[in-house]
Amino acid sequence: MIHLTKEKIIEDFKMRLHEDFMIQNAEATADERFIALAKLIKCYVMPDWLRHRDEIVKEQKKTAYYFSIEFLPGKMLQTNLLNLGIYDLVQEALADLDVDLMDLVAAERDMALGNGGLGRLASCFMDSLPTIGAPGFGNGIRYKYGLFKQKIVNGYQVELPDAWLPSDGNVWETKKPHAAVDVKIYGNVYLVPQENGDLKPVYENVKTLHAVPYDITQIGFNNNVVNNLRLWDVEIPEKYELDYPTLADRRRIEDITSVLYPDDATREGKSLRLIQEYFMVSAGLQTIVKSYAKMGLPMAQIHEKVAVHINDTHPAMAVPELMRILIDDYNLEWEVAWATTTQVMSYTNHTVLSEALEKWDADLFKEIVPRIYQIVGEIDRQFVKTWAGKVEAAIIDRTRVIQNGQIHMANLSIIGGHSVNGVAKLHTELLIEDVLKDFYLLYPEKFNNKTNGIAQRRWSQIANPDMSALLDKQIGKGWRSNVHELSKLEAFLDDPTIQHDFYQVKQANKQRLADYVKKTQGIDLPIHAIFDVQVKRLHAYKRQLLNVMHIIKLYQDLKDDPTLDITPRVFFFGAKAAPGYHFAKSVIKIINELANLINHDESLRNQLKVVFLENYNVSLAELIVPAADVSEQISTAGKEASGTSNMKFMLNGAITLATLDGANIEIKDAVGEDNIVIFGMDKDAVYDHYARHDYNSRQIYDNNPRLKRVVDAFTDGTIPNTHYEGYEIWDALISYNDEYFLLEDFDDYVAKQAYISELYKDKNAWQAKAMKNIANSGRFTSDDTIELYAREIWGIL
Ligand code: 8GP
Repeated sequence: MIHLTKEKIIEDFKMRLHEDFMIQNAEATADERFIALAKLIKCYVMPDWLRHRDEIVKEQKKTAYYFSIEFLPGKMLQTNLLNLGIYDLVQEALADLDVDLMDLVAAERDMALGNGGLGRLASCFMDSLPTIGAPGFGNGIRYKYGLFKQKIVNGYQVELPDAWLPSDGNVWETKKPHAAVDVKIYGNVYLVPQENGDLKPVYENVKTLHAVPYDITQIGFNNNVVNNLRLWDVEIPEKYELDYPTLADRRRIEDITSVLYPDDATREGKSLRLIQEYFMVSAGLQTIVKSYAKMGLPMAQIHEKVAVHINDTHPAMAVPELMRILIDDYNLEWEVAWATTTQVMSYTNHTVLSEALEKWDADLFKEIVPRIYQIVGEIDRQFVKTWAGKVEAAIIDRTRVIQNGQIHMANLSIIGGHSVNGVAKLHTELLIEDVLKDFYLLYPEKFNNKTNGIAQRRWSQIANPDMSALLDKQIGKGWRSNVHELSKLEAFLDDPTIQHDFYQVKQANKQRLADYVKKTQGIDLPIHAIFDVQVKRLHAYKRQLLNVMHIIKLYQDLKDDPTLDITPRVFFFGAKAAPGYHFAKSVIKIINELANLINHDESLRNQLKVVFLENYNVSLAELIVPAADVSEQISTAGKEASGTSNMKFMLNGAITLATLDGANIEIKDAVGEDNIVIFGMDKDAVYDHYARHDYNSRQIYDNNPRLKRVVDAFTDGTIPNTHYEGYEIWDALISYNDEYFLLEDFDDYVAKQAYISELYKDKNAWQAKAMKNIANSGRFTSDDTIELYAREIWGIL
């Protein structure tokens, strides 16, 4: 990057304010200053970005493209400054102008392009790819409203459009109209024989969408490497205006890039999702193939220069779309196109829940992407032909792409690619042994594990500056660029002075969070209490409800004996429920009403507080994670693919309270059994119940009076204003046999929570464990994870 001094930054910053806003610094608002600084950063990185792109083109470097329906970058200002190595310099320059960098940070809005772990992982990878110097670009959708903005009204989740995108665009992006491409949907396709006997598709009555890319630079850490995240927006091409004569027609098109995961309860909603997926995939692939074609190399060898990653099943149409381009536009034979396509494509599975593995009705598919439907049909025929007679027919029936009038997107991704990976050791084992075992029989060589990781710079240096400063003092600054150096902290685990220093940092972070809660909800929180946190998507398998049941138990204990002293606790929840997920929304209502009940009950003497943090997102996570004492990772064993908040909490010195699920197991291996608190059934115990069909929640309920009293609290009026929600939950637990085994795990969970309460009383012992976690968190850096993808899956390093 160009050499910068404080003086130059000051001069450039003032100039930007003049040029863009016709304003002097003293009069500028935080928004204006933020925009001016962000534009300046874009200017500073441009030479690196252009050089890196030219280098890739000139040296014909193999490049990976990470296709994902979600990205969850959060704010970018601090990360960009940090990665450019100018954080302190800019902070000082602004200070000279009487400007606090943090005011500019506050002015930035989170890019609302994602939902949960899947999207956040994609963004961690976007940070790590340039950091390891790998040519790896993102490809996604520029949603105008993203998921939704969560408001809590009378305890209920209300979903509002998240208008995160300013009308004049996102300051980090650059619109590239010259790189727009057309995407065709609907209509009819006929295969017409050509003179040479080949069949060529002829389209009729199609609708043409104009896909316009917006590029966002992704800056590597201190290495002058800049990659790109390309987000596609839809426009109506002037040439085809007549196809969209009414305002309603135009709105339907604009909807394609309006929201993430449109409600799929209706056929219209389903169509919209399918169009989104094809839109992103087709626009991305057309561009990629075009730039490969410019190299002048044979199309049949595109896999030598291009890797396309299918992040979860949403981009699975990449397989037939690449086939379409190669066959229809570049005249490759089916076999040749198939051989290269399967080497280009790779797929990550992020969930074992069968309802989350996408399936599309063939009718809908055929209506919206008729040519892709034909190609998928051929992929299916070829697959059946290849395996017929070689394996049992039943296996073919279970693995083919088209089954009972539905297109199975996971099957398409597996058959159409060369690699399938899970995201934690246990998860990959479960894919192999259970969820995808038929595929493992057919293609054992495709399966591999890539345990998730996190962009640790954001989750330590940015989110937790006080801890970072303390680490600098104790172990030197090397950990900032090589996070494995955190292990140097091992030498100080038993040093009471240092333990105390870490304790103080944690308390200060807890105070910051407490201040936020006071400001936003008016609740006073005692920071000497244990801050016990569960933040993640709201889902039955993640068992927020088990956490709630423990809180009810504590509440009942304190009501029974008003003189009882427990170690004070504040329970934090942050979670969005999918708009159509009734049960999850009921849990949110229960949490809020329980919070209301507890927080206003003076007889509890401030020993118990419950906080539901509205609109959980990346920025809020940066406030919450450094303040946590306890990290709740309590999913039913075998259900959480990996989890990544568990890694963020660990890095920030929280003690994990966990089932042996997902990456919790690898955290346990890293810190040792004494430095994590494990409870409940393991995956084998859960699977034994499945095999024996012997789980009986009613029996547990009937035989455990303590537990029965907790469960009955959902319906006996203990929690006000939750009549229907309470019955719904009671039914799920008792009438419907407690699908996620909360009742079976309850006693052990309560016992381990009691153990945590005892442990917290010994501050030194607690801090030693917390520091042990920090010291061993280096292994969960996404820099390492992505390096394995780059080497072992994509072959780009
Ligand atoms: C999540 C998994 O639930 C989590 O365990 C894992 O750490 C993360 O992916 C990254 O691998 N999955 C999702 O976020 C997910 O399936 N989202 C659905 C809406 C598509």
